[in-house]
Amino acid sequence: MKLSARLSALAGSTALVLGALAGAAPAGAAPAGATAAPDIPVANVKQHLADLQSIATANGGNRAHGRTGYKASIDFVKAKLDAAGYTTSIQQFTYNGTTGYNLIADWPGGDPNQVIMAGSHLDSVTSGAGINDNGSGSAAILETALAVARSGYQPDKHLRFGWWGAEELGLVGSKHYVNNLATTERAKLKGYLNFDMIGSPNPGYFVYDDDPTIETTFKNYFAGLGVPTEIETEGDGRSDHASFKNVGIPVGGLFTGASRVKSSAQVAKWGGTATAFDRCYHSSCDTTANINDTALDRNSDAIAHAIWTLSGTTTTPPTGTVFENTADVAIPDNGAAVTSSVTVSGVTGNAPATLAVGVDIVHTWRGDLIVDLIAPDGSVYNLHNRTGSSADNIQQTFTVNASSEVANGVWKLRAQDTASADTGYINGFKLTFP
Ligand code: DTR
Ligand code: CA
Ligand code: ZN
Ligand code: ZN
Repeated sequence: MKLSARLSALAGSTALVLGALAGAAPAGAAPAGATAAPDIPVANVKQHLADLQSIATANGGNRAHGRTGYKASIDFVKAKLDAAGYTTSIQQFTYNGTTGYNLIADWPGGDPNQVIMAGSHLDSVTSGAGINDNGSGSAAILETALAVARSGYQPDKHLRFGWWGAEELGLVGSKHYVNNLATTERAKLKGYLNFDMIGSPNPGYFVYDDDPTIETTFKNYFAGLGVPTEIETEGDGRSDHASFKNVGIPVGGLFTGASRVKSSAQVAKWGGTATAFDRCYHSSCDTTANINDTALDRNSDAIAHAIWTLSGTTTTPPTGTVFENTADVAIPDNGAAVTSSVTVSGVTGNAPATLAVGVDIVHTWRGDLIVDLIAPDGSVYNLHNRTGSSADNIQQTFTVNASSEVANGVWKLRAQDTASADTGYINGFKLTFP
């Protein structure tokens, strides 16, 4: 049985920890301040680039819209995200008479009304593999998404990632996504971060100067590295962030340069040569040999820094009244559902629209599990429905709109393992009422 450091020695299955007791923060509360982002291993990013190169090589030498190499690229990225526990979806569109695809991946948890999104176009031009343009951005946000999953990161805000089709034909995929996003859904997007060409062989370090908060977040990161940056001037309208900016969504991003020539002043600042930032831009030589590892590494780490900073837990965990049960409840393999209960008392009126439901399930295959919250009146709120395949555990805080439920009474966390092999148990269940 996991004894929470915050629990008094109360017997029984329900412990009441009052965050408001005597005004003291509950013992063990995380200190204020955002969680620090992990380092993004550039070797992992380069492996994704090698895989994209292999896909291009096996599909006529490119990953362009409407070609087999593009769909193979989408399937490759989706498979990794599904295995890591993301909720993914493929959005189809038609352009030039051929089908295009966007891939959207949501990390479960966080406030659904505050979404931070990172995106990159995954398509290449027809003349080559498109490793810098834009395997580099696609691979960097993929590895950042995988780092979120590896760390079990549970930010305040909801995280979403997107890989766009047909950018090279005029931002077609991202425009399709935004155009089909309801106004109410657009309003939830508090920031869109775009990464298109972030590993140029003769790199510059450019920061988009659109949303000031996002811009400052990136500039501060590079200042911490002692790497000077410049404002990206090539391009309003030159990549997918324009699709989001055009509907009023705050945007930002990073860029290492394309066909323009690095000036002598920039050479003095960044090194390299007074030639094109990427001499293989839109050419067949845009292969895995067309990448500057230092730029790719720095930008990948900057992406993680921005994701953690802009979405992170910058305050202590939700304070208020916590009702918690840490009794272990075994979940029978491919068997009957089991429950863990807490008895809520002393709360006036209904539960909140943002009820924080802390789930701590230890399991070796989260894709087997169906997990529900059951209100005192029997209403069922599904929290998890077999997504995530072979990834372990479900250890996150869900935000549930329980405003139609009377707060006081017995609430249950119900878990059922619906596939054979792999086992686990409910390690803890808690509700936080603000
Ligand atoms: N249009 C992008 C490359 C590109 C050119 N200028 C900028 C500025 C900011 C981001 C990207 C770009 C492409 O060819 O995919
Ligand atoms: Ca790194
Ligand atoms: Zn391009
Ligand atoms: Zn591009």
